[in-house]
Amino acid sequence: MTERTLILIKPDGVARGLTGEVLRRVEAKGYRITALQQMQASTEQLAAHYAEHEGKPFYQPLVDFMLSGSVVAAIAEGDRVIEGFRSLAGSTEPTTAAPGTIRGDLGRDWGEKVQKNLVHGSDSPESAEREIGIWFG
Ligand code: IDP
Ligand code: MG
Repeated sequence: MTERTLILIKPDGVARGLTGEVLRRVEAKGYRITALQQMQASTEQLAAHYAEHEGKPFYQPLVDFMLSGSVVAAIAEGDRVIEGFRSLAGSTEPTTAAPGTIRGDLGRDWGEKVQKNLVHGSDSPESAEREIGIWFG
């Protein structure tokens, strides 16, 4: 079976009108988008999605940010898509993310407790299947 990943366009990306630009980059790279929905995240979905970060200083700001507007959830497929999308997204901090990446080209620091960095991408096959269940279950 082809590998799958869960992509979220976070509320900053949706609010800034960058949904198309992010999806364009995913498709231009050659991955297939096999599911797509815009939605308001629930606190339950976010608690499950970000369970690994519970207790960290940015956890509640992160949850509040993710509740602040619509997100777009997508499933992308292709060989090594998990690694490939993380490479397209760039590193966590948009200020220092490499130019050429989504976060590096389109993101910046806004001086807040949470990094608003436009996108989420699963980091392992186990995370991908778990996260796809949360957003498309
Ligand atoms: P990732 O999205 O690059 O995989 P994670 O470490 O999984 O990064 O963190 C999840 C999200 O939490 C990040 O995308 C970012 O929005 C936020 N975040 C992570 N680390 C920090 C931090 O040190 N300060 C503020 N926000 C952070
Ligand atoms: Mg992560």
